[in-house]
Parts: sequence; C-alpha cells; structure tokens
Amino acid sequence: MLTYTIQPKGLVSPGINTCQGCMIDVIFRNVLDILGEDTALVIPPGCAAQFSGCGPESAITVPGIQGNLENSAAIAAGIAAGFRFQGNDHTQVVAIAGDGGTVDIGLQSLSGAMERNDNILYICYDNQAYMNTGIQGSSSTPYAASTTTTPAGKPVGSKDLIRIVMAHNVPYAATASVSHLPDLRKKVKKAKEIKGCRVLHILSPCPTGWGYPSAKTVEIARKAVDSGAWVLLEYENGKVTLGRKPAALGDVAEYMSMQKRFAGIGEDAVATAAKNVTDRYAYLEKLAQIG
Ligand SMILES: Cc1ncc(C[n+]2csc(CCOP(=O)(O)OP(=O)(O)O)c2C)c(N)n1
Ligand code: SF4
Ligand SMILES: [Mg+2]
Repeated sequence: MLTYTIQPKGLVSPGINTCQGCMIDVIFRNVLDILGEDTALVIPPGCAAQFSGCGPESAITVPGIQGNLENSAAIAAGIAAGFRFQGNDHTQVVAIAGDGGTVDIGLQSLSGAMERNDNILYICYDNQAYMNTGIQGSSSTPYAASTTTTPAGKPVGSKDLIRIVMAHNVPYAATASVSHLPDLRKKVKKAKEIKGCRVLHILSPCPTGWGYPSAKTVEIARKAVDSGAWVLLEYENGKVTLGRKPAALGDVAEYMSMQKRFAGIGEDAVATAAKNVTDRYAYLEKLAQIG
C-alpha cells in the first residue's frame, strides 16, 4: 500500500482551501518565513480568512485572530498596545487583509493606525474585488473590469491606496507582487526592521474572479508589473523609490486580453486604461524625483 505524509514546512500548514492557482498562501508562507514565529496575526473575513481557520481549524502555527472587515488595523493596534504594556517590544503584530477590507471597509481604522504610527505591519493582498463573497467590485477594482456588481465594466478607476498611505507619512510602505518574490521578501525584511506603522500592498491575481487559467497567475502578475498596471515602489522616510521602469509602460492591451473580466471592452476603453497607467506612472516619477 502506498503511504505518504505531508511534512509541514514553515509556519503555514499544507492543504489550504484556496482555489487552484491562488497565491495568497505563497504570500503567507513568504511573509511568515521572514517574520518568524514571534508573530501575531489579525485576519479579517475574506479569502485569507481560510488561514485563520474555519471553526477550530487553523492553517497557521502562530497566534492569530479573525477580526472584522472594518477594524483589522485597530485590532492589530490594540494587540500591539497590549504587548507594549507587557514590556514586549519584539513580537511582530501583523494584519493581513484583502482590498475590500482595506481600501473600502477598513480604511478608516487603517488611517487611524497610520496617523498614530502604531507599531504594526499592515499587509493588503489585493485581488481587486470582494472575491470571497462572489466577486463584487471594490474600490480597488480597476477601470473597465467586470465584476458581479459592475457587469458592464467598472466605469471609474481604483482608489490609489499607496498614495493614500504615503499621505499619512508612515515610516515605511511598499508595493509588491506575487510575480516578484525576491523583491517581496526584501520588502518584508525591511518592514520587519522598522518600528511604527508599516504598510505593504501586494498584487495577488485571482484566477476565479479575473477569469484566466489557474496556471497563469504569475504570468498575469508579471504582465501587470511590466505594463505599469501595477507599479513596484518603496516609500521610506518621506522618499519614494520606484523599482525598475516597466518594460512596456502603458502596453496594457495584452494584459487585459488575457482576463475574462475585461472581455468585450472596446479599443477606447483600452486606450483610457493605458492613459491612466502612463499618467499615474508620470506622477509617481515626479514624486520619486523629489529628494
Ligand atoms: C462589514 C462587512 N460587510 C460585509 C461582510 C461580508 N464579507 C465577508 S468576506 C467579504 C469579502 C472581502 O473582500 P476582500 O477584503 O477584498 O477579501 P477577498 O475576499 O477578496 O480575499 C465580505 C464582503 C463582512 N464580513 N463584514
Ligand atoms: S477566489 Fe480568488 S483570491 Fe479567493 S481563494 Fe479563489 S483564487 Fe484566491
Ligand atoms: Mg479582494
């Protein structure tokens, strides 16, 4: 009889219930690999809640709590304050929330934590919609993307989370993508060494909600970075540093054509999306030039 055992490796157990091709678990594995076991997690409802468990189950081997969409940053800030009261200045308190739980519903509590410079690491994995409840549009859903609440394509663009974060003058913030894991790991490492409110915004394509074959997640995320639809940058001590210039800045047509959420959009909409991307990049370049 064939027997085998799965050896748990790292701080995330195998066998997560995410869809095939989902890379949220890769985010968790890499983040926890760097932060280590002296970490406490806050995870609100959303696809990532599968890590904090259904009922008594949990896929993570560090302490974690499933909070609410409204208040992940506030819960994390409270836990950090409790640790500080105990004289514990070493445990990393980390909130990992989706875009709906960050850019929409939890934005006020994140804003408060950033204003107070609470000693937390806040990570938003961005799949650009409310995926867990049936692909409803969020304010991170990009222009022209079809969701169940924007079936004809979203008529407006997304809120620019990283610019909102930068406006709070936090000590460290960065964007990252599941297609660029060494870069993501470097940014988590840097965030770990800094005290105060740190924010990471990670692109995490969703085969189910975006409509592409599950084997293409890394390719799609890479196309987002190469076209400038997702810009890799760091913000540290008031200074913006851009990653390598996108290889095909503004060339979003192929990126969009690979995803059913953009199926049927016309040339004008593609041109508008391309202009949004190049305009935003030009703005970010200006910010980066301000020394
Ligand atoms: C205040 C509130 N509204 C709605 C819900 C229902 N709900 C649970 S998970 C979820 C989706 C969250 O979306 P997001 O944060 O983007 O995470 P994702 O599911 O995409 O991973 C929603 C709307 C809720 N739990 N709380
Ligand atoms: S719906 Fe999307 S984000 Fe959620 S588990 Fe499935 S692939 Fe991942
Ligand atoms: Mg989401």
